[in-house]
Amino acid sequence: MGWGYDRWVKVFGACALDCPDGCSWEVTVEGGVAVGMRGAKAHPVTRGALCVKVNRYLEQVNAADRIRYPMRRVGRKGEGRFERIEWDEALGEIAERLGGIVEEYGGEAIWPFPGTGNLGYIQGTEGFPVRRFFNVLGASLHDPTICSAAGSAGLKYTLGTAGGMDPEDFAHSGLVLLWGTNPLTSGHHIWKFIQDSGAYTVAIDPVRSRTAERCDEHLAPLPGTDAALALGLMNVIVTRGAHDAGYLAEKTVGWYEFRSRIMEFTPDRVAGITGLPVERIVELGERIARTRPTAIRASQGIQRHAGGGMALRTMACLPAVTGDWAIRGGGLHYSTSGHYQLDVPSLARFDLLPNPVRTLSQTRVGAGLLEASDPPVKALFVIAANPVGSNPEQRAVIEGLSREDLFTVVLEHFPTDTVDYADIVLPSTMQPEHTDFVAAYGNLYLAWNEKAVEPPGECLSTTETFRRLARRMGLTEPALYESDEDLLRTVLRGYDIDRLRTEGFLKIEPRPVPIEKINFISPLAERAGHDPLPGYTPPGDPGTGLILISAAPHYFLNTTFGSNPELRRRTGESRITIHPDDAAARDIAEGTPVLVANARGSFEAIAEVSDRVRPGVAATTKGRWAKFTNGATVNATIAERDSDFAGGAVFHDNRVEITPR
Ligand SMILES: Nc1nc2c(c(=O)[nH]1)N[C@H]1C(S)=C(S)[C@@H](COP(=O)(O)OP(=O)(O)OC[C@H]3O[C@@H](n4cnc5c(=O)[nH]c(N)nc54)[C@H](O)[C@@H]3O)O[C@H]1N2
Ligand SMILES: Nc1nc2c(c(=O)[nH]1)N[C@H]1C(S)=C(S)[C@@H](COP(=O)(O)OP(=O)(O)OC[C@H]3O[C@@H](n4cnc5c(=O)[nH]c(N)nc54)[C@H](O)[C@@H]3O)O[C@H]1N2
Ligand code: SF4
Ligand SMILES: [Mo]
Repeated sequence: MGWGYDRWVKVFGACALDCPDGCSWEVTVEGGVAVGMRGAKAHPVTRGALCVKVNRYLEQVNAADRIRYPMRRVGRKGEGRFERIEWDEALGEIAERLGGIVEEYGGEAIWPFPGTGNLGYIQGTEGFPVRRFFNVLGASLHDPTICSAAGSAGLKYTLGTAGGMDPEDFAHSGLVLLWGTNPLTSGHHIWKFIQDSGAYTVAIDPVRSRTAERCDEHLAPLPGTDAALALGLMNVIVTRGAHDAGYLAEKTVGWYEFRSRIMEFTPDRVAGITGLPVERIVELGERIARTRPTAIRASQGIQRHAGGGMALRTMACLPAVTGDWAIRGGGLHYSTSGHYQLDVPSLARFDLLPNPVRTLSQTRVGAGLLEASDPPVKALFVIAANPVGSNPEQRAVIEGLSREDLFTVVLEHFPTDTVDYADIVLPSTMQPEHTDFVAAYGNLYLAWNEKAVEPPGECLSTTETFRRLARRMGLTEPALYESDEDLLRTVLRGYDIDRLRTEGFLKIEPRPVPIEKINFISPLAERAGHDPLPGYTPPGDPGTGLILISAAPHYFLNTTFGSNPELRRRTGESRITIHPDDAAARDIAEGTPVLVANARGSFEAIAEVSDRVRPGVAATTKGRWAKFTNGATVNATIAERDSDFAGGAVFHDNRVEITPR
């Protein structure tokens, strides 16, 4: 808890948005109203600063379009017409529909669909205690594949964990590679540590991003070719004898075999694959060879490709070849999630499932809703997600959600594109209105979020919503009625919860990386049907045209904030950046209205002609609401295809034709 003075108090909170930084904040409460919010000064990563989006969080909390009451659809699906109803009526209708569906089709006909809108462990989707409710009903499992699954799987093959370097150690690096990551937009707090190091910085990105602009050097390879580049850089290092023979002998498995793989990727061959000049590859290889330690920041963007899992698996081998994994300030940082030892199984309680059930993939909403049979999906619970805006194959998602026989419940803060397809909408609390904690995936801090104010209208927390629904359905399992306080103590067992609560944040002890040895040869990968050795898997879109990258927007967080007037104004209209050569070949000039299309769908944009993108590549951003952009966003063009590992998504592995409108 914070400290009180007169009529105002400060209360610790934490940002639960899907951002690596997991910021800690203080809410100033006066007379029961949140009047201020600022980044926690004492938090070593937040350092008193939030970001351009969350600086407006209280404006969001009080926004005119915030959903404050339960609602029932009155128009057709997609129309977005609702009437206000009482909680009692809403719960009654949901209980009745669910009961009927379970009886007729079995529990598996229910798809609980938690998204990434809230990463809290109690109210959000990391720990997802409301899975207990769905387990009792025998509902289908939900595989969270949309964001980071492929890269995490790839890193686990090499390192035994996806949790890599402590990002604070970037302050001790000699060379920093910002590889397929745009932290100045997507999680800016690591930047200060990089600046503190004084290291030479190299951005590797097909687009000259905000981050690339600020680096000492920028390499723009073709998308999806990073594993080849990594192998080429290792080739340069090994042929110059700069590999760390001691580390390789002591800490790795399969060096002899992997060395042969590296030798196949000569700089010349890699130049052909990546579209980079051979001298630039050799130069960077030599720079890595002579700079100890070298740190790689790679994040999720780079693995949204057919070979995205393999990319991370292979890139993590580079600091093993140089021995940098053993030096403070060396290695690779992707996500620190693997370092936390939270008792999620006790929260989710899969032991409550009456029998084994099928798993539905988060990225395959179209297939799940339109093709799954035995049983078909008859009820969908969307919780902190916006699949119409966020998922691939937007047209199929909309077609699936339009099914008249599908009962859809959406728990939300705002009237998103997905809300428009709900049968029942339930109003949810926002971060200052419930108690929870986050475990940052871009640093090693747990951050506490104490309830600071009462929610507006009739908003309820996720857990309270499901406690009431369980009661309404007459479910007797005691685990469904545990209090948030009990849930918190369960998942945080082993951590000093009282200290976390009074100090606002707590740094955890990381696990060793690698967990045991670096597995160049991975029996685990082989058993899963993959190449036993790290290698290169090429991009997979069989289409033609430019490769379209739709990365993180600066002023939205995924589709969150997508209706905030000021952030929408700053984001501007839908734009697509095209290289001057590609623009000329298509009769497109700066400002030309264009149609961006492929076999899956199309969306409208305004052309921006710039060498910020390399030839062959186009760039736009994710996060727009379809209802504000003529009914379709970039996600209308993206395939519901799995990447190589763990069913990851392929958002940036997307070929499109661009023509003037
Ligand atoms: N402001 C803001 N912050 C965010 C988000 C947001 O929407 N807005 N989203 C949050 C979420 S959910 C996530 S997962 C993270 C994502 O954040 P990042 O991991 O940074 O991912 P992206 O923005 O998708 O892509 C990062 C960079 O990778 C480049 N890139 C794409 N494909 C390739 C490739 O094949 N090779 C290389 N070398 N580069 C490539 C893109 O051009 C882009 O500049 O950010 C989080 N933070
Ligand atoms: N084209 C393209 N599309 C992408 C990506 C890309 O790179 N390119 N990236 C993908 C990635 S990395 C991700 S993670 C996904 C994200 O996709 P989603 O998981 O759909 O995330 P959001 O779009 O942020 O939508 C989250 C919703 O949750 C709501 N919400 C937030 N907190 C709470 C809460 O506490 N309770 C309730 N009930 N609701 C809450 C917000 O209001 C918001 O509408 O998008 C993916 N989509
Ligand atoms: S979105 Fe990221 S940078 Fe912004 S406040 Fe939340 S955690 Fe911090
Ligand atoms: Mo994400």
